[in-house]
Amino acid sequence: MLRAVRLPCRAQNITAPCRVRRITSTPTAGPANSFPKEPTAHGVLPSSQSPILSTLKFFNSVTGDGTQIPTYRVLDSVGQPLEGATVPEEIGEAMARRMYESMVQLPIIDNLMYNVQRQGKLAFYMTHYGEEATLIGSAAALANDDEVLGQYRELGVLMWRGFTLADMMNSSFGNCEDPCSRGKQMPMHFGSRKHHFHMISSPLATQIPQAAGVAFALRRDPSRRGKNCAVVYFGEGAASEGDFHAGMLFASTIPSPTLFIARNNGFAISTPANEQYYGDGIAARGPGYGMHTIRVDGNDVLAVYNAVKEARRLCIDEGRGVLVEAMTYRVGHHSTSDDSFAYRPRQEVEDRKRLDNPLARFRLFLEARGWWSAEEDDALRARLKDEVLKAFKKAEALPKPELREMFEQVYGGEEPWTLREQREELGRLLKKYGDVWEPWKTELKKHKGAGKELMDTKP
Ligand SMILES: Cc1ncc(C[n+]2csc(CCOP(=O)(O)OP(=O)(O)O)c2C)c(N)n1
Ligand SMILES: [Mg+2]
Repeated sequence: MLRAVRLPCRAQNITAPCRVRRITSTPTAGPANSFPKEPTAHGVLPSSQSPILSTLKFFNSVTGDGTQIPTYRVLDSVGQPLEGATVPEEIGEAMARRMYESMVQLPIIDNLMYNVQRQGKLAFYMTHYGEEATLIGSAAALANDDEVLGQYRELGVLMWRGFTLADMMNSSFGNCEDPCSRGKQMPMHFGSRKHHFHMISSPLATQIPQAAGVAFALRRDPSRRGKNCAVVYFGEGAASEGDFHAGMLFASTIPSPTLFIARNNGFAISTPANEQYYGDGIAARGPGYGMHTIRVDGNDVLAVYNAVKEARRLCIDEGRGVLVEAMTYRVGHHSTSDDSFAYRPRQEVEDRKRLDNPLARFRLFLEARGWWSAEEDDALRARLKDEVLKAFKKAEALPKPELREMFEQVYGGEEPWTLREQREELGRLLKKYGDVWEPWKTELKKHKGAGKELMDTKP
């Protein structure tokens, strides 16, 4: 009989899904590849190539032998290539250094932004600690004009494409230079047409069916068909939404070249992954939709690079969805609105930081090739800290956009009458109270033009 044995999460390797199946075969249950081979002389079913058997047998595994789906890895925990693993040839010294520098930059940004948010200078922030290899390895394997639809923890992908520190800071402050939404979005809701990075929308999983639609549009566009794919990032928690299944079905049946990248970081805020699925993680769902699928060590930047590069090739060549599940661990709190020590032990996090640390592994790889040194590491960190702090101070000092911008570029085309009415009403209220009511006086001073452009408009 097949029995799924649930182990307490902490007893397991967290980078693997928190459930282990132990299979004992009986005549009626077992792995899919142990179906008895009977002569196929029993006829055929309509709409199916399924062989017909007389043996009553259930199955509950996609690997064929009942074990969990394996995880692809290139570097061991001390940065040395595993025997038989392929180190991508195109990752020479320059490219490897660039990837490492991009990985190091993320926690430096995270440290500053997290702390200034705690000081009340920013509304909100989400860190990327632990997921540096998943983000940079995948970004490096894509073409910079593949359309990316992220969840909210993919800043590294956008910055890899040239979104600058200034862009990132201005967007976080929603100031008058915010290139994403001119202050209309929450922090972390980046988007950049120039970088083919669609605006983040935080209702979970909405980006997944949208990505399948974007990929369909790519397929219909002669200038991009066979050249680009849509890439969608999502957490394993978001994969519990119905929209995940809608997107997967669309991409496999229509079909559309959609590259699904699941960041399985072990948590959806306080809900651990083992409470989110009873099957073998997210990867097990790919074959259900007839998709090429791989599970990869998300803390190994070279494995992520190889897996995403090949996934992208398959996706574009075959014009249909491909699924990558990157196994990693969310080292930081979910966001600045969360304290994860309320639901996981500090020690677990400390252990995870050390074990298979994505930055340490890649640095050791570089050092072993003579491509990096301790001195260069110190210099890089000092330079990045300085650059991040300077960009932060500059963005902090800039005023917020003119108030009128709140109503602009919300919809394409003609302005709806509702927005016009609201803008006119705000103008009337500002005229009446803007100079006398203290909270408004203070707030108006933060905006370019202090709201005058709204007060002066004639209804
Ligand atoms: C539809 C919806 N439900 C709930 C939330 C609240 N929420 C925000 S993030 C999150 C957890 C998502 O976890 P996961 O997809 O694993 O991504 P991670 O934060 O781990 O990167 C939840 C429940 C939301 N934003 N949208
Ligand atoms: Mg998660």
